[in-house]
Amino acid sequence: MSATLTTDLGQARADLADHGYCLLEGILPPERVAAVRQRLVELAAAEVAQGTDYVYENGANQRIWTLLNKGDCFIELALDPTVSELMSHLLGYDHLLSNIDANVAGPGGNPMFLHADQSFMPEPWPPYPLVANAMWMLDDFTPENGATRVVPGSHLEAKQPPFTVSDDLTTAVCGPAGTAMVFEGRLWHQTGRNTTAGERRHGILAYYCRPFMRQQENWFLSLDPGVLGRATPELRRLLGYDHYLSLGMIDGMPRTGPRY
Ligand SMILES: O=C(O)CCC(=O)C(=O)O
Repeated sequence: MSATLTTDLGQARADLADHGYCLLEGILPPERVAAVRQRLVELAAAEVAQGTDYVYENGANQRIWTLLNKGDCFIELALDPTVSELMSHLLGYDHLLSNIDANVAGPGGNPMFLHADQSFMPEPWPPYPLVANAMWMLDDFTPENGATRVVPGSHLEAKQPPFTVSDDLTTAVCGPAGTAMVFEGRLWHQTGRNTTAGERRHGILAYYCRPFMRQQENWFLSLDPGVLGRATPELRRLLGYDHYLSLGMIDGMPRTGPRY
C-alpha cells in the first residue's frame, strides 16, 4: 500500500498516518515551478563555476544549501501555508525550519543509503516524529530519473532501517512537477538511481523539526543579515528567533519582538 496524489488535506493526514508520507498534487502552480526551477538551475551552475558547489556521486548529483539566502522564491516555499499546516499536524504549531536545500539527481547517480531523517536520535524513538520534510518536485519525478524511494509504513517500525534491504522493499514516489511529498522523520527513504541519459531531477527539501531540536542549519550564523532584516514575524519564528517555553531565552527572559 502506498500514498496517492491528493488535494484533500484529510486524505493527506490519513496517508501520513498509514504510510508515513503523502503527496500534495498541484500545490505549486506551473508558473511558480518554472520560476523556482530556473533560479535553481542558475544557482547550480553558478556554484560550480565559482567552485563553491556541493557536487557528489562522481559529479552526477548536486546539493544547493541554505536556499533562504539565495532567492525569495525559496523563502515562499519554506512558508507555504498548506505544508505549514501539515507540519503543525506532525510536529506541533511551534515547529522550526531545520533547513531548506535542493537535491539534484543527475544521470548515473546511485541511490542514497536508506535512512530516516531523525537518524541522529538514539533509540528507542518516541511514538511521534521529531522531524519532517516536504520534497517539492520541480520536475516530474519518475522511477527512471531518481524519484525519492520510500518504504511505505516503515515509520511505524520507529527505528533505524537495517543496513541493507532488498530493492523490492522500496517504492519510487512519483508525481508531476508541482507536487510536494510531505514525509515524516521516521520514514525510511533514499534518493533513487537516475538511469536516464540526460534528465536532471530537481527537488527542494524543506526540512522542519520540533521546537526543542537543534536545527540542521545554524541560521544564527549563516542567514544573510539582509534576509533577516526583512523577515516576517512568521519567518523569524520558524528560524528560532522566538522562545519556546523555557528554551531560546535571552539573559533569562523569554523575549520576542523586532529587536530580537
Ligand atoms: O533527493 C531525494 O530524493 C531524497 C534526499 C534525502 O533523502 C535526504 O536529503 O535526506
